Amino acid sequence: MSRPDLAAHWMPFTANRQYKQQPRLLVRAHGMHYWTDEGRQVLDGVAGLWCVNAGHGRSRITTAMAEQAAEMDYCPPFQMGHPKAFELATQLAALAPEPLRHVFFTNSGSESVDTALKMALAYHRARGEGQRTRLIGRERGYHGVNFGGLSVGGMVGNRKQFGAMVAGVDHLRHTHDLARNAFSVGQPAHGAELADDLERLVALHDASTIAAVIVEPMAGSTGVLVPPQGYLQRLREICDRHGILLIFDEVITGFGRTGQPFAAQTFGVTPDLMTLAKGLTNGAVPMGAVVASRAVHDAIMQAPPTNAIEFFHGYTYSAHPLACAAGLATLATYAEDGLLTRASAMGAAFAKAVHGLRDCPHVVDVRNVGLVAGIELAGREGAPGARAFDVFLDCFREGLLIRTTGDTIALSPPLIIEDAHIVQMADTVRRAIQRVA
Ligand code: PXG
Ligand code: PLP
Repeated sequence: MSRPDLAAHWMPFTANRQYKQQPRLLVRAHGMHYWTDEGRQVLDGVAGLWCVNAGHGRSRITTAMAEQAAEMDYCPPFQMGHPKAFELATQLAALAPEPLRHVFFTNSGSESVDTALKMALAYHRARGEGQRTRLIGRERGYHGVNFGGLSVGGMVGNRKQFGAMVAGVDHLRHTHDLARNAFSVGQPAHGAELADDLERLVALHDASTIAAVIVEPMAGSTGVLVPPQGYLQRLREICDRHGILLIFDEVITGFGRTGQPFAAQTFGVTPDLMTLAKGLTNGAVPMGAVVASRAVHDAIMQAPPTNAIEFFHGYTYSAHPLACAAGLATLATYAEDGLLTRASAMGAAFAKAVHGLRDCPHVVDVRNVGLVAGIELAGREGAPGARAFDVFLDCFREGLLIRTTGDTIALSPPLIIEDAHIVQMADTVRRAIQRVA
């Protein structure tokens, strides 16, 4: 297959110059696999980019999209609606834990995060507490790349090029603790007290200035940090004590990744707002959503006169018909195949396989929950991330797609994974780590 000219496409989150020297092109996908332009089969160890939870090329989803495109390509989302938007919102609300019952559609995780932050500000203002404007994120958090999410995010590489960002933001400490928690299976035992960092920020800023705290219930992009036992419960309690909204960014953890439909259910803590994307359409077409509690929704609804717009926010492509059709077909696929709880059924075999890598050279930690794992390597002196990137390249040559962040390898396969794929993934990663010096 002849290769396209690579110069014009400025690739996102990519080492463009390195990539264009040695391009990796994918041209086809089905089930657990991709195929390269050279015809090589590659096992998908990351569900695309944490999004293809039901596996690739699900015909129910692709057919629904094609039919919708032919029937009605586009519907303006402001002051107009179409049936599938309401149907999808109803089904999502039913899947989410009580009292999360109202769904606002976006087109990505980044847009979901900025939407949720704006809802938090609007909620307090509607209740006469408009001075609550401060937003609290967490070190090592990833909340997308728009200015709101970037500001509450805590990954220095994503922040340092972009100036001062949104004002009035502060950060909790992260929960990663190799000294106490290395090689924990599931939730680590130590670190619930790190949630008390919120009390420190309350003491510094006063609760009356704080609108919301946003965290990933399990931090994905920074390298799979599973919440310490009791940590999220404690964060919830402190938020409640001070009237602060709690936002869970479930862009990665949503739709079965941790063993329940949402991490809120896996970890037994319910937020006031939940951000979603990725698995919402099985990655087939961009879509995100924010699911809001009744209290947040009702406060914003009740404030203005009934003929006025309540929330001055929305996107041209909010609730796009194609995305809604894909979302409905995706939820039907998840239900039919029992995928939203399959990570708990497969979790034990997966945990055994990934923790079996602890004796490989350079491995300093293995972390897991449901069907997600992080394998942290010691970085090379003066070259952070280089060792893991070499493992990534080696795995790809050997027919396995993984994801690396810093020196951590992340595995998050489609939830349709079978035992043989788990074995292949672990064996390929093991050989790659052994080969890479
Ligand atoms: N929140 C979280 C928790 C995410 O993981 C976003 C927001 C942003 O979503 P969009 O759709 O705007 O990309 C994400 C996205 C990685 C990686 O290296 C992870 C994401 C994106 C890019 C890379 O693991 N997650
Ligand atoms: N920029 C301009 C000039 C626009 O008119 C719009 C939307 O109408 C936007 C940006 C925002 O685009 P979107 O609604 O797709 O986020």
